[in-house]
Amino acid sequence: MAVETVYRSCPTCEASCGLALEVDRATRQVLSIKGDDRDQRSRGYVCAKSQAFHYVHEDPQRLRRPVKKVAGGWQEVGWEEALNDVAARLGAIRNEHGKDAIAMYYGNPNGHNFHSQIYTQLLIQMLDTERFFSAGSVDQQPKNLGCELLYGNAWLFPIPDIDRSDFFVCMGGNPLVSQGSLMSAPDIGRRLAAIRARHGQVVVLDPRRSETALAADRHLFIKPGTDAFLLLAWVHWLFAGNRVRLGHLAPFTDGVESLRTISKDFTPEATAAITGVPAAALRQLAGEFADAKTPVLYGRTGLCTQRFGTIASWLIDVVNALNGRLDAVGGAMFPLPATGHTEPPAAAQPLHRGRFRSRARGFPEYLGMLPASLMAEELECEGEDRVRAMITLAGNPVLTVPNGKRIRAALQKIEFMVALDFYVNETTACADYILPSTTQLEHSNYDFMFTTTCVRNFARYSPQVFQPEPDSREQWQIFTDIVARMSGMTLESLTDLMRDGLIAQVLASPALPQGLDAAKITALTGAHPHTEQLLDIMLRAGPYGDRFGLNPAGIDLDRLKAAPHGIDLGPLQPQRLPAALATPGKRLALAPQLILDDVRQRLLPALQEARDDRTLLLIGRRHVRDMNSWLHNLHQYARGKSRCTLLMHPQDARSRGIAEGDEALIRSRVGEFRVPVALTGDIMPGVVSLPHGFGHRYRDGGQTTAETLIPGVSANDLVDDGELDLASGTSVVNGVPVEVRAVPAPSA
Ligand SMILES: Nc1nc2c(c(=O)[nH]1)N[C@H]1C(S)=C(S)[C@@H](COP(=O)(O)OP(=O)(O)OC[C@H]3O[C@@H](n4cnc5c(=O)[nH]c(N)nc54)[C@H](O)[C@@H]3O)O[C@H]1N2
Ligand SMILES: Nc1nc2c(c(=O)[nH]1)N[C@H]1C(S)=C(S)[C@@H](COP(=O)(O)OP(=O)(O)OC[C@H]3O[C@@H](n4cnc5c(=O)[nH]c(N)nc54)[C@H](O)[C@@H]3O)O[C@H]1N2
Ligand code: SF4
Ligand SMILES: [Mo]
Repeated sequence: MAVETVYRSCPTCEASCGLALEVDRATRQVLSIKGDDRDQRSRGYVCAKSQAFHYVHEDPQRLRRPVKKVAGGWQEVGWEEALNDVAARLGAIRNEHGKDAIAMYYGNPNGHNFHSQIYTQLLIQMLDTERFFSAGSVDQQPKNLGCELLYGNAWLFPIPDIDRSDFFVCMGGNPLVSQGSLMSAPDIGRRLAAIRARHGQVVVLDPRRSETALAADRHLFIKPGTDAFLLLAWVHWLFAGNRVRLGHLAPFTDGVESLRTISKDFTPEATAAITGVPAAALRQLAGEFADAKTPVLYGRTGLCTQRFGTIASWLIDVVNALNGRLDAVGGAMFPLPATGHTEPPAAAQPLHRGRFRSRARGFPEYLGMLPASLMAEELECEGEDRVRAMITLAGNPVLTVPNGKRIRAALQKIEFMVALDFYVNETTACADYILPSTTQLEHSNYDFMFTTTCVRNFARYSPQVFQPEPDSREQWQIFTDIVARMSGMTLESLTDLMRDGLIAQVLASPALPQGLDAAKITALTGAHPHTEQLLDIMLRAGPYGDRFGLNPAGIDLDRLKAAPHGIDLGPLQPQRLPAALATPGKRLALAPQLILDDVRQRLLPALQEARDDRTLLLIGRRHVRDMNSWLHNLHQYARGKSRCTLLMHPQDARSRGIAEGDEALIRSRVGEFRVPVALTGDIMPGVVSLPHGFGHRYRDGGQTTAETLIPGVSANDLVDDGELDLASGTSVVNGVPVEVRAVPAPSA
């Protein structure tokens, strides 16, 4: 046995911790996965899910070959047959019924696969469908919209500089469990403890006293979906007390007076009854924040996936900006990824919104996509321009998107479906073909996305650990092969197209040597295959790159590969604005009209709305051993006490005759089922919590461990697909009105 150590980053969550894998390549065995002590960011830290990609690799139920649905089950078929048939069926539908007859859903794990993420552009462009959905609209889309309006780039996120902050306020995130999101920070527990050790404070506002809240100095209960009120009251307080300090943002910032005007009616008193946060508590928080040296405000999915998601997410940046904490050390700053993909383009681009609308209710697209919550109603549309085919890429909307059971029913009716996934799950079970990719152990990776969300700049290359099994394919190859067949091109010509497109973009940069042209860049980077050539081009042209010789000390892919523990690119940098802005005239328009309209049209009237205090509001929660819907077939994570319980305050339970451990009936506008109840004083009275990603109850047979050990119920069978954050089209999965009742005793 020849044991080798391979260093790479963990591909399972945003934190992207450094790992050291002991492997025997000859027998394709992983002997151990431990933290990489020499990774500057994670310093040996790993969580329970660090083993997940290995367990997935070994799971006997993971698909290794394409399967085709036949009477009575699934039949393995060869790649050529599968790809030919899929491309022919999709091609025929498109030729006969137009491009929008093919719908697509793009799931979260694509963001953890560099190659797939880069090449998706090709698939999107070729399909050019208006029926394009993604997990992003059950996640960060309000943040995208806010960033696009404020900074001109939907993917330029301000990230809390928690390592240098002395006052960290967390709203709608539970980083101790999620490991940080839009704040990729391995070992967040250590980082939060360090804030307190340097006499700083951690404050959490959450309807549940979450794991993060339990580790904080202060926790304030806030009613689900009301953060926008609280944050506008915070803005109100800043103006009322003359505490607005823009700092270096002042010379290029507009809209401050509009913020004063729009926040006028939102006094701490007027909003307290709505939010449940007393006016005095808000004043104290706002005052301490303004007085702290390096405070930062952070908001995540609990703020995005709610009724006023865009307003609340935008206000996070506004409060930071008005306190002089945006683009400042210890505040919220913009990462500078080595691949240069958040550099501003030469000219500002128009907003990527409203260029087409959904069929059923005329809802505007955002970033070329329709809201995932509208998937079922779009799939159900009848008539000549109806959806006839569906492609899913690594996603499980039947469990992860509101009213998933309606999506499942709709998928079962369409003419043709192909799933690019390696499990038969609640969604892919509806497909005619499932095309499984290699696993993360079988291909290289680069944390492309998470170098834009990290709390410290870094670059790390993850080498392939094992050669792919014979006759297996990578995700990007599978869909590029389909594109090739549908467009009559070859895989090679498509990869050339991708490369040439990137080179044309790169050549527009002023920071490259004179006389450099496409042929030279192609030749200089040609030793790297396909996607890795693209990575090399991006790195070399990027802000730390060798600029193809102009900056000989800079990085390229070979240098990155020679640094097995990754390259530390230092702390986030302040004062990147206005240069990093991609807005007209490089101005920071803090009060965009689109959001002001939403405040006037929806938030202001809601200030007067009568409140029904008997209705319970459902929120979600995450557990450290879960990853949305998809690690439940791993018995290592599935065993133990069920974590799919409804958390309820004892007071709410008692008044309904429900006791600890009882099954209760829970009902919303769109669904109803029984669920075991767990009582806790750590949830706000009037609020109940259920995790998402469970409900492995369809007996599809592809994940029998999940079905047996940890079936649970699907929270998304209760979440209303009719409710949206209107500006961004994001699902409202937090703050869902529900009724909970004791199960009636059987009559004698
Ligand atoms: N109620 C409620 N709903 C939510 C949320 C919530 O908080 N509450 N959270 C939302 C959020 S933030 C997200 S991101 C979405 C996630 O929603 P989805 O992306 O739809 O769901 P996942 O469970 O991540 O699905 C992952 C799928 O990808 C497949 N997969 C994983 N890795 C690979 C790979 O390498 N290759 C291939 N071929 N397949 C792979 C898995 O088999 C699985 O089928 O859920 C959202 N839904
Ligand atoms: N273990 C684990 N880790 C994960 C995932 C997972 O499924 N499991 N998923 C990954 C993904 S895809 C993502 S996007 C991230 C998400 O990362 P986070 O956003 O940190 O994760 P959540 O646990 O959903 O945190 C949301 C918090 O918001 C609170 N909340 C709900 N409604 C409201 C509200 O109206 N106002 C306020 N202020 N708070 C509210 C909830 O109680 C919860 O504590 O996690 C990632 N990491
Ligand atoms: S925190 Fe995330 S990246 Fe780090 S080991 Fe756990 S799953 Fe992997
Ligand atoms: Mo997510």
